[in-house]
Amino acid sequence: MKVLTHWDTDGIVSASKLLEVIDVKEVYIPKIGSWRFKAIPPNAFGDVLYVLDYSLPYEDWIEVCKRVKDLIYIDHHPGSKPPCGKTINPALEGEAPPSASIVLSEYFNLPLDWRDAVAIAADLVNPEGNPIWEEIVKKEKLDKEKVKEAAALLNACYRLNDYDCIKKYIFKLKDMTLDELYNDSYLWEKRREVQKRIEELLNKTECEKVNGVKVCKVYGDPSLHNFANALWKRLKEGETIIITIDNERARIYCRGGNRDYTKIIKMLKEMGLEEVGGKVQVCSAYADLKRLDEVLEKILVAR
Ligand SMILES: [Mn+2]
Repeated sequence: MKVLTHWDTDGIVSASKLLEVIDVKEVYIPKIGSWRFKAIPPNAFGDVLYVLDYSLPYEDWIEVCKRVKDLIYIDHHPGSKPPCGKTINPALEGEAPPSASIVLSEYFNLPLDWRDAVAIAADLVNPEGNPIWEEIVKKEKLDKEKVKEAAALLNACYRLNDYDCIKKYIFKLKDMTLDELYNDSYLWEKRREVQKRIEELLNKTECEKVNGVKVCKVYGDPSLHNFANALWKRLKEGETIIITIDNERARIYCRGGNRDYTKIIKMLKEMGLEEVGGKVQVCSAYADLKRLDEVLEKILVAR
């Protein structure tokens, strides 16, 4: 059996937990930043495939289904249900679990542990007050600040486009404690590089308020798209949109202000944009630079 998992902390934790219950031949990571069939490494096909914390447009699921013996799709992103295999995704029934690791743990009857707390902290940005998170933290007597920092440490791998780092921790995590992860010098090296990059980007980010929404723009090379949610976390003031712009295209990342972003996601898909995705709490899409103003205006007036 093979596993395809999202490149972020929740994806790492979900795969780490799956390794405890099934015999995995190989773990694959999609091309970072892309939520399409073409982002999947071709070697991921040809066997039974588990897809974790990673959703695709329906037409791309069709292509996946043509190439696998069976598909087990475990996720918490709203989106489309694959036409083959087994789907375990409460978000398709209107629920909003805080992490894919929770969905996976429930399905396989695995106890929730510190790794799930880290996954939730990474996906929610601010996990304080989330009942599942609070329960794990209390039961496992975890230091909340360490949990949040551990989430950022694991996310440092993908921000630097480091696939080996992601895979390394998928296999290591089950034998580690939160303290061991928190004190991991390899990850801290990555994290410091990320922090430096975030500060550099913040220095050249420009924000303005439009219709009560904070809109921030930053220009750079394509690697800056991996920092959209890190910038959001630092710049947020209610509803905040981060736009990262390279030479060809812009990534639009919207979050905050208690909006239901599934409506905006639907609208962005209807506009024919690339890589449209997200959850109730967040939306993301790529647009050709020529269409950026049009897209922004639609998001700002859509209510
Ligand atoms: Mn997730």
